Amino acid sequence: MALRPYVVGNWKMNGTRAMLAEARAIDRSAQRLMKVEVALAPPFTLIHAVHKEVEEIGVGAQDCHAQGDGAFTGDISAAMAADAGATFTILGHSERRQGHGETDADVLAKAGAALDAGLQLIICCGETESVRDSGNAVQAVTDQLRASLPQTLESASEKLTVAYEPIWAIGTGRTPTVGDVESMHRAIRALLIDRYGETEGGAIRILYGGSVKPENARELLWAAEVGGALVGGASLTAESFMGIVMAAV
Ligand code: G2H
Repeated sequence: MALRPYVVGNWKMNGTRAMLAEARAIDRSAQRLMKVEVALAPPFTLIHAVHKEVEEIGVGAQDCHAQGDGAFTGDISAAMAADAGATFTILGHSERRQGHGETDADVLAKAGAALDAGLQLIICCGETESVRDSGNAVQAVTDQLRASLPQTLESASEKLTVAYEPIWAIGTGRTPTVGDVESMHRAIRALLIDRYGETEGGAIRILYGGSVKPENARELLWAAEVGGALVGGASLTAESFMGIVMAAV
């Protein structure tokens, strides 16, 4: 059965308790748009508070550590995020891969820890501008994903979402053409079917991320093999985020 389109707001390193009003407003609007699955990934410090404020939307983390408890100063485990109210975590966002040196192997290890803690996964992939210009984007992204995804996963379509985010489109206002998005998503679909089988691999949602806003959401969300969006800057207010969510209906 086809899953609902999935629109996830990634608040990145934005938000104090003053932002809870936006989460509440997003939740209220989402209750009237049940055809779309809506979720927010606030910073760790707000997971519990957002979880307490909302009834309909999902709440998740933006990252987790690859280990369980231990001497890892400043880190947060998947179990801690789950205990705070997270039901999923984003992993392998390019801001983690580039800013924190995370490798595909790190993402894979974190995915194992997140699954052990009962979290669903949103695993990100995407190419740099120079890779896109060299014509090797599809190869680079599928290689990255092949090494970041669990080898086996029961009920993969429920536990895993993939987000394709071309790095050069993140926070820049630039977006790829619909044709480029579709050919990348088709290549990712083929990889998912190869790994998890026709039924599960065919049902996993592949989100597009990178400068999604209300003005461009409709053409991106309705492109072939696009199962939703991972939204950064435009998820910080209920007005712009729900403008994107409504484009998915
Ligand atoms: C891509 C996206 C969400 P933005 O990273 O993570 O951010 O919508 O600000 O480009």
